[in-house]
Amino acid sequence: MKNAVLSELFDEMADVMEILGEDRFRINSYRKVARIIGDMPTDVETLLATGQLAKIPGIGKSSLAKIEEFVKTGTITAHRELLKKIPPRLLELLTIPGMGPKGVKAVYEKLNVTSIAKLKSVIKSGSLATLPGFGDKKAAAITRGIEFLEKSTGRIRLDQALEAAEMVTYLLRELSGTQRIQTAGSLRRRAETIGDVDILVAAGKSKRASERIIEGFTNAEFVEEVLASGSTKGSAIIQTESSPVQVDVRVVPRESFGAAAQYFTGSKEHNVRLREIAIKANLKLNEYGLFKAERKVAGPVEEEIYQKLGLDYIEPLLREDRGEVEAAKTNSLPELIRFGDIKGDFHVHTNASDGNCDISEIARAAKEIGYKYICITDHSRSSAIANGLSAERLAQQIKQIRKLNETLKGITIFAGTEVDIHADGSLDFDDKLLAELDFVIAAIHSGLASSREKVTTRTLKAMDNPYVNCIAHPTGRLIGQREAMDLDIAAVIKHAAQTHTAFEVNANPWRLDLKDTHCRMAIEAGVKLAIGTDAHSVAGLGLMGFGVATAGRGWATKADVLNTLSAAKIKSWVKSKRTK
Ligand code: DGT
Ligand code: CA
Ligand code: CA
Repeated sequence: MKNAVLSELFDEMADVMEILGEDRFRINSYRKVARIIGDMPTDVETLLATGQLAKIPGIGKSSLAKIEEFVKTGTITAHRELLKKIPPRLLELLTIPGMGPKGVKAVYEKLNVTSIAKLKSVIKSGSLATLPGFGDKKAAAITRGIEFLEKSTGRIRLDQALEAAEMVTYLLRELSGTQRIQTAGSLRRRAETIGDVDILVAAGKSKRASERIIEGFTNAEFVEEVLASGSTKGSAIIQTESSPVQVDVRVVPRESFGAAAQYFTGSKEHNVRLREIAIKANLKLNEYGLFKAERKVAGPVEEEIYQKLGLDYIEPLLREDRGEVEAAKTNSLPELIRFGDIKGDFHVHTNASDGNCDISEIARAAKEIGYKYICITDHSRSSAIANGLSAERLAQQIKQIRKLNETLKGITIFAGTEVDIHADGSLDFDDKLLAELDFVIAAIHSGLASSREKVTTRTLKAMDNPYVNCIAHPTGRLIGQREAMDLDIAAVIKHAAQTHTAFEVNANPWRLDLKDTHCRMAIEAGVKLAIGTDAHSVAGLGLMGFGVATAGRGWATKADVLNTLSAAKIKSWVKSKRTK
């Protein structure tokens, strides 16, 4: 439970040191510790107690002492001391997309900017644009970043919402009187960001039973602030490991549980459409049921609401009023991709670049999930901060993978790469080396703020390469942190179809890139999706579900997703581009 907080503390120390211009080597080692701890599936306390923590490469003596202090006291003295050296609101500048520690250092030292408000004023006065390394363009980008930040505050990522939902669900399950629990709202629909988490509980009819459940929730240890508390509804801010989250809990009688699930899953737009259909059929639909005059014709079971309205059952992922109601009327809803259809992961890092375990560890973990293959895609040399592989190191890795495959049973390791796309659209490795690989994903990692024309041409050109099978995180967005590239989506989708190139659906909840609506455009153009977790650890493999949900929200069926194919079929898919 403590790993996330601790990881953040180390990152924050690195940020402050970087702003203060301290030793590069120490900054990097703090970042590394932050990453290792953040990715660890096991609680740091446990690893410390068993002495395993000291053995992890990258965690030196002084870091270990800080971790021990944190486990004992909940704080780190060095962290507090560092914070004292900077103005209290300075770090909030780091939350602006496009502002890193270097930028913060510059505006702090040169313009005495100590908060977002002050940054706004130096942008307005024009003095930021005159600062070396900034200029009009960068100032405009930072303005957009601030606007983006102000717009996006209050909404959280899917993983944060899910964590909150799991905490509350676990608690509710233990309370007496709860018969069924169902997550609803945008979380059940797996929308890309979540305003608040909605949870429904079915309970007996007595008012007291319902009150007790609400009290059990609002009195929970993790509740920070109770926003509302009644006999059937409680609303509270709860503290999860990563952020505060608003959770609404509603208790409903069992006989209207299905109707409530339907109503509170939304979306509002979808519900409006259903209500119209009900009215036309002389029925009334609300959170208690579907009624003909006073008689309830559906209520306990959600599926029956759809059935009685003359519709096929619409999965929560599709309930956005994007044509699903029409499709449900005409029996033409897609049969959505499911996690069980996934046969492998196309985007995985190892400790050869910036991951934290080796190839055989991650392959074994993938096999345990039930995958048939996994594609190792470490960074290429241009991604120096990520310890990208040189051509020689990649050649070595390919050999290593071939050898591992000889002994490994039940899973195939594909040799791959996440090769950088240069500014001119050329790639970081030459074709001869790429030809040795089983699968190539190519990605842009720099210059994301360039013009629409530049980022689009760059992507198009990469797809022309016969060895590029997939474009990773095509738009480069980081949810709540960095805007997507200004990519001409229609153009790149068209070109992907022509060049036999897939698009990644990056399953990391920070990315979800391609996003749902773009997935749908790609599918309609006949482009295949490749869902990849971008895992940097064994735990990272577990993010696949977010990618599957995003593809599903884009109406993807099994046939639209590359990693539902067998290993042999993947090979022939790759070959068909190379021999075209
Ligand atoms: P969020 O929380 O902003 O991410 O989005 P939702 O969809 O979870 O919205 P929320 O929490 O305000 O309400 C949950 C669901 O309840 C919503 O998706 C549909 C339903 N709902 C809430 N208010 C209304 C309403 O005024 N009319 C209709 N038809 N449905 C509503
Ligand atoms: Ca909600
Ligand atoms: Ca709500």
